[in-house]
Amino acid sequence: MKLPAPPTEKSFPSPLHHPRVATVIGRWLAVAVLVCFLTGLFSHFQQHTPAWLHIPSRPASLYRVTQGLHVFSGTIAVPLLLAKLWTVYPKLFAKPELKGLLEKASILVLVSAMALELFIGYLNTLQWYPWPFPFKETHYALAWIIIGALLVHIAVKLPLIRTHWRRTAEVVAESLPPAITGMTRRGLFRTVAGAASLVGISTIGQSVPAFGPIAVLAPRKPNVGPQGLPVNRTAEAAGVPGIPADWRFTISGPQQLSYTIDQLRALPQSRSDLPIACVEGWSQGARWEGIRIRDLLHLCGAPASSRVRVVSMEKGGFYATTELPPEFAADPLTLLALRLNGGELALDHGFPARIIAPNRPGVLQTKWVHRLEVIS
Ligand SMILES: Nc1nc2c(c(=O)[nH]1)N[C@H]1C(S)=C(S)[C@@H](COP(=O)(O)O)O[C@H]1N2
Ligand SMILES: [Mo]
Repeated sequence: MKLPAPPTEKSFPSPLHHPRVATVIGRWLAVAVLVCFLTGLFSHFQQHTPAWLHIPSRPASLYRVTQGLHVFSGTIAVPLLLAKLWTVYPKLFAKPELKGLLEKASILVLVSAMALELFIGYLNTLQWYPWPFPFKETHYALAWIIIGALLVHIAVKLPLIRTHWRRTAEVVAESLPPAITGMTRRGLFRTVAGAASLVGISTIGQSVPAFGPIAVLAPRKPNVGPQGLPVNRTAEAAGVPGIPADWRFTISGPQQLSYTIDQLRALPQSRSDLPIACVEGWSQGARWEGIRIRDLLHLCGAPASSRVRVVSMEKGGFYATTELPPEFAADPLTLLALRLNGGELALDHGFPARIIAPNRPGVLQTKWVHRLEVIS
């Protein structure tokens, strides 16, 4: 008995595997990747600000928008990547040529880096970190590998992309639906766009309240939690049991000041309407009341635009101490908040005092604050 010949690239004549299809879906994927990359860079620099960079504290909701876009574009990139891989998979059966070996290697790097990046990013939105390597550093390094490999890929394919950028008469002529699936190219585009939109619409509710009710795929509902706000890390998880009877808040600058809770409450209070925008993808606006950081700086004799170290009662952990750059310390919206949505802060939201600042990642909105240090 004669075995059938192994498939070659020619065994996949369907017009759905045509370079025109790869070009169209590739364009969508490229937009998603670019948005994801740029918003990711912004998030990275917020958390690791190089000395030459001054991130402004306004617009107040900027980070909420960029991080919402980051998780949104990353999420819809998953169906787009799958569709792109499906259109081009017959290439796997092409005769191996030495000439294209380097290009093949770069595609292998691109595809595996993207698959890993989207996978760990998605698990991160679920607050699940089941790997031994540090998430943030790995996610960041992979992003640069992807962008590098993507530029090589686009450069190599440029002639092909150019030819198929527009729908030519020749392409239309050979685009009869294949007998097996009966799906037209337009049908495929609609299916892929529909799948990406569906995934997008059912997750975007974690940062856009209007879509909250249909956010079936969103890991977090932005209005579910004590005081109408989710809790990312509970006091119990952070090892903060509450406060001792002799609790004091201190600020050290040119002068050292120390306050009991009641004394903090007696200081002039200001109100800020600001969101918590978690790097993990959810965000929610809230009303905060407390003392402006710039007022506290003034009280201890420091200039309003000082760099301030924020110290939490939480022991250890990545976010037990954070820094407020001068732009953020000076902003009148930045508070040592004592109240949330009309009530005293819940312990899980940082009782008795927490930082809330405009245009900042949630991870830097430090809870259970008991000390501020003026650094410069
Ligand atoms: N001390 C301390 N502050 C913290 C955290 C933490 O783990 N420890 N988590 C941060 C993160 S990741 C987020 S998103 C916000 C969430 O604030 P919430 O729990 O009040 O909604 O708190 C931030 N403040
Ligand atoms: Mo967060």
